[in-house]
Amino acid sequence: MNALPVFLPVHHALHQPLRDYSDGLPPVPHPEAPQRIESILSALREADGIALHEVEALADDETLARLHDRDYLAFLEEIGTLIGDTEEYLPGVFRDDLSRAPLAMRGGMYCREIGTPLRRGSMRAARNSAAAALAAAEAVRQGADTAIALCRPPGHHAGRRRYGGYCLLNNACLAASHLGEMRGPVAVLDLDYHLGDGSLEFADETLRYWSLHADPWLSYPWLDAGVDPGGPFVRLRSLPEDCDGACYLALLDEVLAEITACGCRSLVLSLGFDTLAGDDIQDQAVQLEMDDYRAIAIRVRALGLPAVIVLEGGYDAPRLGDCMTAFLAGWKR
Ligand code: OKP
Ligand code: ZN
Repeated sequence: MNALPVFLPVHHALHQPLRDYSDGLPPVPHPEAPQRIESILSALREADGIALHEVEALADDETLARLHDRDYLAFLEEIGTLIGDTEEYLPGVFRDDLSRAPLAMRGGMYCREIGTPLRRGSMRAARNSAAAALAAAEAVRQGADTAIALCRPPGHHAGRRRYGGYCLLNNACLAASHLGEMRGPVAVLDLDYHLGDGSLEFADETLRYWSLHADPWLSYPWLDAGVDPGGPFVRLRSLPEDCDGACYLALLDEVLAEITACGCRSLVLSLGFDTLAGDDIQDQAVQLEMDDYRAIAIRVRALGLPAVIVLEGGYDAPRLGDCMTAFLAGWKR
């Protein structure tokens, strides 16, 4: 069998948020840390049949503007110039339109929460993470049946002009749009613990979005009461509290049946390991065990679609390597 290409954004550690304020209580050390990638890498270095590609590239504005607004990209780039080497930036006020305010205030129109502090190098890391997702999509365009991007920072909460939830640029949807150019409709399947409210914004007839997630009114991203996050190109399912492997796989099978029926030509899998039992990020418990990732991979692989796998969340850093090993045991079987 051919080696499975894995793309690593080598500059990911330029984004290193210091503290997470997202629960409103005294901040905690930020869980979206470089060690997450280190853990997965050390597992992959011991695995057979993996071809690791180090990605140095930074996705440029031209490419990113396929999804994101130019003023948003310019803000993320320029805010870095105000941030000292040891500092991090959070917006101070939150408004719909701060376009006439000075640079330091403008973050509050692109972000409505305080979980995603920006560092001086955050945009470079985000461009590099996006470039890894695009390189994986390109590998599949060139004929690989699967490619993996170890994206960090993650992307599924990033919208057209919105960052937050540890995400700046929507890696998975960028990969989907690159794949879709050549292959036709793409199914984006999001198995991160959280609803990808950024990815939702990009759903259309060419990019269909499915997600299995913790109830988004009882956990991050804390949707407005009463909003319907759906739409014609979106299919969502919330997990019940304490959902275990059997519970999860039953819902996954429903989702996979819909994907099979959609006529999509390729798949982007937004893969998060924050469904692992005991991951501290969880607001409502989900109880997957390591071996469940093997079962999940077997089922998703059975779709038979060319696939780009993009890393999203998963915060039990020391165990992420084993999660990926379990997933690949199912995928490569
Ligand atoms: C990003 B991704 C829980 C704090 C949650 C925000 C979570 C962002 C998750 N105590 N803060 O989807 O994994
Ligand atoms: Zn998540």
